[in-house]
Amino acid sequence: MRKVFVFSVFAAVFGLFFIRAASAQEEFKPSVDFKGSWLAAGYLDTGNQGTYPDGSFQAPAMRLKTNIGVAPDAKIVLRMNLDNAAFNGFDFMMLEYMGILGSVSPSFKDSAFNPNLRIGRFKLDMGEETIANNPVDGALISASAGNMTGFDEGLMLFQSLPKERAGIPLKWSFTIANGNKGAGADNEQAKSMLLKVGVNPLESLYMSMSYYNSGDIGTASTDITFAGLGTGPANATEWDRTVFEFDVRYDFMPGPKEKRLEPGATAFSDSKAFVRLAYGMFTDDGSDKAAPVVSVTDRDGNYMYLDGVYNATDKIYLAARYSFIGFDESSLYDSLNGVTANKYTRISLGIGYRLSDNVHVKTEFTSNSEDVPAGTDEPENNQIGLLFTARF
Ligand SMILES: [Ca+2]
Ligand SMILES: [Ca+2]
Ligand SMILES: [Ca+2]
Repeated sequence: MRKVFVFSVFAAVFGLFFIRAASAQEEFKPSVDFKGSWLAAGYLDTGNQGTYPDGSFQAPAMRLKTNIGVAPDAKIVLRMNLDNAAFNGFDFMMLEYMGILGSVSPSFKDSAFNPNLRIGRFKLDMGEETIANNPVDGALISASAGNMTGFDEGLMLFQSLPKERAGIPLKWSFTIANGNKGAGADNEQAKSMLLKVGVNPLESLYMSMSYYNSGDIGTASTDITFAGLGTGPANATEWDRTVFEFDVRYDFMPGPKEKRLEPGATAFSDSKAFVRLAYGMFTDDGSDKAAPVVSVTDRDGNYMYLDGVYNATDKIYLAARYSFIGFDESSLYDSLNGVTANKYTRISLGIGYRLSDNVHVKTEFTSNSEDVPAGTDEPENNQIGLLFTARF
């Protein structure tokens, strides 16, 4: 009897939803645009062991994003990764529905719980750097040493609440996703969980906390990486990754365009200046469950960055960042940004010039220092670059 009741309620709710969706569709004309696409192209040169030892013209970063409006509050988002002029797959392939419960019943419309929905493949809402960890959105060409980032298939709910609702402006996001690398089927039943909460307690102050756990991913790699590292600890037949990050940002003379609760791309900030501090801790917890059982060394470590942007004029911006990532245990070495190291430290200094709102030219010098195993030489991999960037 109870089952019938529950089913009837579901049927009623979804029946209402589909009737509303159907009636909305009759009036709605689908739209297509490419907003949020971008390109970076220019010249990059590194030391002998870096990526561009001979100095080269490159088109290192390109995304073509297609937004297809399918209802007043819903769109399909497809984004192609075309870095280095190759097709590297879709990093976004999702349906985004704003205020989904408001479409079920108008009484949810302005309620404290009326989240937006993303379903499909999308970027994980982990930390703050991920908003602009590319040469176009970032005031700097390089990301931080830690560069915590990832895309996965899953479901994300998120909502921003004004001061009147939550006491202070507050936003949250909750994501449940497969966890394993790539867009294929999940390899283990366990799902990854990601929770982020951000607050804007003072006009110029923004803080957020993010917590991620991949769940067991067997012998697969994670879809979230730090310093490009997504493989499990050596010899692990099951493992999971946990990351906790705290972020704080302070803006000086904030401009009218950017919402302080939702700070955007750093190259496009309309504040006079801002500084950010991020600190994160990670644990890669592995074990060997297949005979012959060998011991597995877990990877514990931390990362941080301190960066800032100063808009000297409307046209010119200066940017700087200090960042590192490293393992707690001094005897532990693994691949950090492609170098076998215990700790990786990066300092970046850059200048950008806005040719127009959407077209910038930027130059940057980045120094990379690694703590490498005894007997090996630290690679010469400092980088200098000049890139034109365009967003549309
Ligand atoms: Ca995946
Ligand atoms: Ca899984
Ligand atoms: Ca180096």
